[in-house]
Amino acid sequence: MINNRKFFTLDEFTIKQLREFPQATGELSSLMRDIGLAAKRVNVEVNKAGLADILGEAGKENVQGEIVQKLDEFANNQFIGVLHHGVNCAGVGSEENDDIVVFDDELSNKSKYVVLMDPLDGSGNIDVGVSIGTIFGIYRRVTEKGQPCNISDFLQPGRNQVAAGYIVYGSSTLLVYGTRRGINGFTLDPSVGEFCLTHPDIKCPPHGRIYSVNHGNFFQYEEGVRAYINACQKKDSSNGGPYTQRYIGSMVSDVHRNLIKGGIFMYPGTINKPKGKLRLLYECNPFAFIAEVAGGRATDGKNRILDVQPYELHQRSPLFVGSSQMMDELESYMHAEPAK
Ligand code: AHM
Repeated sequence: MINNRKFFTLDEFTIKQLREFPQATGELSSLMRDIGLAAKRVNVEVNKAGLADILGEAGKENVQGEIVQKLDEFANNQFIGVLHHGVNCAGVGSEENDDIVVFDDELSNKSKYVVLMDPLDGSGNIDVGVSIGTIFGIYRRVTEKGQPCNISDFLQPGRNQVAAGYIVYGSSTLLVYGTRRGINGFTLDPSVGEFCLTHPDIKCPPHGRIYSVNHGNFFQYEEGVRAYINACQKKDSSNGGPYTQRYIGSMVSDVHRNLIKGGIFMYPGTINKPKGKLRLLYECNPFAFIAEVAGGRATDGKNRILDVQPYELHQRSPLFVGSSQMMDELESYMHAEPAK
């Protein structure tokens, strides 16, 4: 029989990678397959969001005072359920749970990984059919295997991530994940229900023409950020300006587009919220990891995101992430001496 398939499935890809590393135990590959399974289940619900009783608010707020959507809850339960059942994960830290979820049973306690995740990012866009996503970062636990994991396993700097990724539930459903060896993107083929390798070895172009920021907050940003945004709008043949402004309001989609096409995504601190809105552990760190492996950069305006030592599960951080030369441009404005 002739096999005309052009694409590796996610399973085939992870098995192939595993064979290249005879010392690997296969736990990370299994964990990725679990995440792929949960993503498919969430995708089914996202696609029928207008048909089933899954739209709208769940009638409560999360630990950060934000309104929980029914789909937020569904996605959280799916990812936690699949990760627990898969026994490759000792526990989860999620945007939707006040505290870490410890899978305290004999098999899970033997797992070496913990997962930090935002199960449904951009949930303000659910009700209007705009792309939303899932973000995750995977860490090797620092506590001893055989015991339940604890908060110290989760409060690790982002540079300790073993792997990170995201899923875009958009015009197609895409799972992008990477280890230090490279970033790969898989598109869900709905006819067979498999993620297929469509974006091998993703590299972020060093320069692009897209900047993404919430312009509504412009006057609340610090001077250097405002100066850079002004510069993005000016004609400048040396860097291809003026740039194009694109801001969906789902960071998964915004950062994914800029990663592929080249660009910069910014969620700066504001006067009222100096740490901005995004969460360090499960929004900023995974994207910072992916951007760096792909050749880009990510900072909080002062420090490399991956070097920030976390002190709490839900802490927020400003985020600037994207093409390396655009990050250099941004920094030349942010670190300039204030005009006298
Ligand atoms: P969420 O976790 O409530 O979905 O919020 C995170 C989202 C990001 O995806 C997006 O970049 C940002 O919020 C948009 O916020 P704003 O509307 O303030 O620009």
